[in-house]
Parts: sequence; C-alpha cells; structure tokens
Amino acid sequence: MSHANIGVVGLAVMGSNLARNLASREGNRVAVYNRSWDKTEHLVDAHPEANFVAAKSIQEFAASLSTPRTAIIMVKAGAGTDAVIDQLCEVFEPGDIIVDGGNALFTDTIRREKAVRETGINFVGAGISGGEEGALLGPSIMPGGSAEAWETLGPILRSIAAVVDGEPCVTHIGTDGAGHFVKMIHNGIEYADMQLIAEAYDLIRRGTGKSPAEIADVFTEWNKGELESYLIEITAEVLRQVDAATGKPLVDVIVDEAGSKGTGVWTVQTALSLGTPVSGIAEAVFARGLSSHPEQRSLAKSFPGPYAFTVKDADAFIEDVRQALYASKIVAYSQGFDAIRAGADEYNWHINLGEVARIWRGGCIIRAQFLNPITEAYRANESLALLMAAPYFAKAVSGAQAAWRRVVIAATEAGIPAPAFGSSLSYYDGLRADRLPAAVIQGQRDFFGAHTYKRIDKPGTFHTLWSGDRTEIAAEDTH
Ligand code: NBP
Repeated sequence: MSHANIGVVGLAVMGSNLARNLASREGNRVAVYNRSWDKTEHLVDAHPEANFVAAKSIQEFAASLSTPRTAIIMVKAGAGTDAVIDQLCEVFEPGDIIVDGGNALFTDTIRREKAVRETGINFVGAGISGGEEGALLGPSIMPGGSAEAWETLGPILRSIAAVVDGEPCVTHIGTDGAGHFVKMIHNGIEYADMQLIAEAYDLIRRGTGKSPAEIADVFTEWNKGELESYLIEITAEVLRQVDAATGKPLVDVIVDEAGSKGTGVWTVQTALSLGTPVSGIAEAVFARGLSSHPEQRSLAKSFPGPYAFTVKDADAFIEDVRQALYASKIVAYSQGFDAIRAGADEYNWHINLGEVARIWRGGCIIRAQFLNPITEAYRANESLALLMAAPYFAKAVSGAQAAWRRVVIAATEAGIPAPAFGSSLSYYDGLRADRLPAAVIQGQRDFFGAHTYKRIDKPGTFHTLWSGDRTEIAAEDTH
C-alpha cells in the first residue's frame, strides 16, 4: 500500500471536507478512515481526484501512514473522541501525532494530552473554525500541544488554513488545551456578535418599520465600513431570503427559538470560574435560553408594555444603532480577550493575543476587518490589560457613547429587549466609574459574615463590630 503523510479519522461533514482540503495541497497524500465504511466509500467514490488511501480498519489506517504518523480526528466530541484516541493509541508508536480537530472541551483536551503523552505519542487539541466551507477551502486553526508536534504539524496546517495578507490563519497557540480554550472563546465571541446583530435588526425593524429586505440593504451598507464582517454579510443574505412556500421573508417563518451546541455555555462557565466578566457573551447565551422557552413566553404574553414605538428620524436612528453595535462589539471582543488572558494565567499558557486576533482574520465565523486593529493593538503593547483601552478602541467607544446611550434608552422606552447592547454599555460604565457600589457589598459582607474590608486611606484589613459597639478593629483581631 502506498503511504500517506496525513490521515483523517471521522468522515462526516467536517472530516470529509478537511480531508479534501488536505488532499488538494501539493505534497499531501491523505489516508481516510471512518467507523462505518459507507461514509469512507462515498467520499472516495465522489472524489477520485483526491486520490485518498481508504482504510477499512484502524490497523489498515495506521499501516498506510508514513512516520511519524499524523492523524486528525474529526468525530463527534466527547465519548467518540475518547474511543478513537484509544484505538489510535493501540496502533500508533511513540513520536506519532494524534490531533483532535473536533470541538472538545479544553479540560478534556488537557486530560487527554496528559494520558496520551505517557505513551510517548503526541496529542494535539486543535480548534478548527469555519464550518463546512472553511474545512474545505481554508479554516482558521487553533492548535495546542507540544512544540515537537507543532514542528511536524505546522507545515501541514499552514498549507490548509485560510490565508489573509499572505499569512496562513494558524499559529501554535500553546501547550495541551490552549488551542481548544481559544476556540471556545472564539465561539463565545461569535455568540455575542450574532446576538448584537440580531438586536440591531430588531431595533431597526420595530423602530422604523423597515422590511427585512430593506434592513438587508442597511447591513450591506454597514459591511462597507468598520463593521465589515462575515456575520454582517450573511445576516444581509438571511434577511433578503424569501420563503418559496409563503412568499414571506424567510426570517418571518423561522421559529424564533435559537439553538446552541454548548461552546457558548462553556465560555461563560469557564469565565465565571476565572472571575472574568464576559457579560456580553453571557447575555447572548441567556438570550438564546430565553428564546427557547416558549411555554414561559406564552405565559408572559399579556404582560403590559409601552405604547407603539416609532422613531422620528429613521436614518439618524439607524446610524445610532450602527454605532451602538460597533461599541458593543468592541466590548464583547475586549471581554473575550480578557478571558483568554485569564485562562493563560490559570493554565500556564503563553498565548500571544495579537497572533490570536491575526488568525481569526480569515477562515472563521467571526472573521472581520475589525481583527486587524486588534492585532495591531497587541503588537503595540503585548501586555495590554484591557483591549478596549487601546487608543484605537478607546476612541471608538468614546465616540459612540452618545449614540449607544440613545439606543439603550430607546430600547428600554420602547420595550424592545436589547440585553447585549444594555449590558455592554453597563460594562463600559462600570469600568469608567470613579467609585463602584462594590464598597456597599463589602460593607454587607463584613456585616453578615465578618468578611472584612480594606480602607481607601490606610493599608491593612478591617472589620466593624456590627453586633457590638460598631467600632472598627484591625482584621487580625477578629478571630
Ligand atoms: P459529527 O459531530 O456529526 O460526528 C459524526 C462523526 O463522528 C461520524 O464520522 C461518526 O462515525 C463519528 N463517530 C461518532 Br458520532 N461516534 C464515534 C465513535 N464512538 N467512534 C468512532 N467514530 C465515531 O461530525 P461533524 O459535524 O463533521 O463534526 C466533527 C467534529 O468537528 C465535531 O467535534 C464538531 O463539533 C467539530 N466541528 C464542527 C463544525 C461544524 O460546522 N459542523 C465546525 C467546527 C468544528 P459514523 O459515521 O460511523 O457514525
């Protein structure tokens, strides 16, 4: 049997497209294996040009690979991934490389990397974004794992990744679970981006009475400016689509209950445990949750709301919404990068945030012009503690704040839910506040639990004797 230099296990949508992408690059010969043979057979028959080496068993698959054997797993994340890793570990040898390209939870990747490393085999958890089309034409790839594995894997992944300005959208993110962690945050940001765009649509529709097709034109116009992005582009396509069966805008016949596969929830859970406020992302996840409870929504249908809402100057309102969207988007990205920084601190990864922004410029769902200034901000200051405080973004959010407030006020007055817009603005105001009511919370905590507090005017930790004479004592004296 002729040898392949790379293999793919799992030939559903993502795996088969990734295998075809690999096969289309010069110098690659691709081995393919799937648990059930029919998918393998279908792929090989449908794409003779790919010259795949098709394997019927995992043993045959391993035998078809040149060493170091390199295999990318593209199966359903979870038990399927563990099953395939176990099978590969039985037929691979020390020095070989197993790559999990599925959407694994990063803590699973940390666990798997540790276990596989003990066999001498390299394990790489690689986040792959871009869906079906990205897998085929060039995704954004976020690999973790060892530097040794990256040496072999780097050139292969570089050859199949999306390319922007001559640079492939892939970089070695960090060790063990770093790649899947960054992919998870990418998806969390994606949730926020989508929710913000959806809120913008809702405000414009209900505020100006424009039709979905007219709003599609607004988004197409926005796509020529600072909001240029894949998500704005496809939203315009969705809004322009007419349902063939009813003649209505498709968006009006789609059930308004948003689904999810879990990476948004993981992002929020992880950020909560890291103490990082990703409020924009969280609101986006919660908004999908609210939408998906029709039984509660039907009970609340009779709750009163304000009178009908119409804006006086539609063009001015649309421009306000555009600015509010841009400012809120900056918040979502700033929070997402903050979560990556916190994760890197917690798990000892050396993640180059500028590189992360660079590889998100193409191939992935959140690809956008907007990633360029983020890359530049981190190149100018690698240890930037708050992305939205970088001069470019500080100017943008400050410039948008009047419009941002008008939009949040209008949404509130009109009774239109805009949770991501509202919470992003609150985050901005929270950051810029001279004093936060956190001081009150510290007082409450000290009152009921003697949790102590610090003072603004002298060092040390203090406690007030709330149930005694209410004098203040140094905290050391409390126990
Ligand atoms: P699915 O997530 O639908 O998984 C189907 C594949 O998993 C089939 O090849 C199936 O084999 C295999 N599989 C299962 Br299920 N259990 C298995 C087991 N115990 N042992 C061996 N193989 C098993 O495929 P997908 O949508 O192509 O996604 C693949 C991965 O890529 C997932 O982790 C997904 O989260 C990730 N991802 C997907 C997208 C996207 O846009 N779809 C984007 C980015 C990442 P069978 O044919 O024998 O049943």
